[in-house]
Amino acid sequence: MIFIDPRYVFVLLLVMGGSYTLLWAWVMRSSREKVGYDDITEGLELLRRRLYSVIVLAAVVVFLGTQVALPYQPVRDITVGEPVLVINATTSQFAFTLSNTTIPANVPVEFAVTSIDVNHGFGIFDPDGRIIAQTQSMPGYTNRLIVNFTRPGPYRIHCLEYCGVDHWGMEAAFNVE
Ligand SMILES: [Cu+2]
Repeated sequence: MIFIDPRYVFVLLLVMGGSYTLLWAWVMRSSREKVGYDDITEGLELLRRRLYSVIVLAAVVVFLGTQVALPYQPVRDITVGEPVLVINATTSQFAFTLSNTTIPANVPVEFAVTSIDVNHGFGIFDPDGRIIAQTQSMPGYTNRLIVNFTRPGPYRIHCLEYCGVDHWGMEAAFNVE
């Protein structure tokens, strides 16, 4: 599992915000003199059309390139491994019902997640309170979430989709041993 330290995200956003501010400062400075519209658009028009082609091409390549990964579940089966244990997880307003609350470490396990009423979120949080996996819990459909817990300890599940007045308190716990 890869975690990105929130501090790096903060620095990244700061750099992006700073660059954007500098860009606008430059635009404001360079727009003091009045320039004819045609003088600006002449060269830019060609650049614009070329950039557009590059973006369209990139979008097509990304689209086609990611098609091989669909549907995503078999990809998870391959990368995480065939699950050795299936845990039935049923959600309802405002609780999670798990068939197992003790889960073995270092083997792929599958959460078969479904709902008996409305849509809920199913987010798994590690002993440090960081989210490590999540899926949607939907009525009439079972989502398969395969996870390999490499770290023993107490884990928590929180609902991640507003589902009613007691959504805030909708949680459950299990142990990885
Ligand atoms: Cu909820």
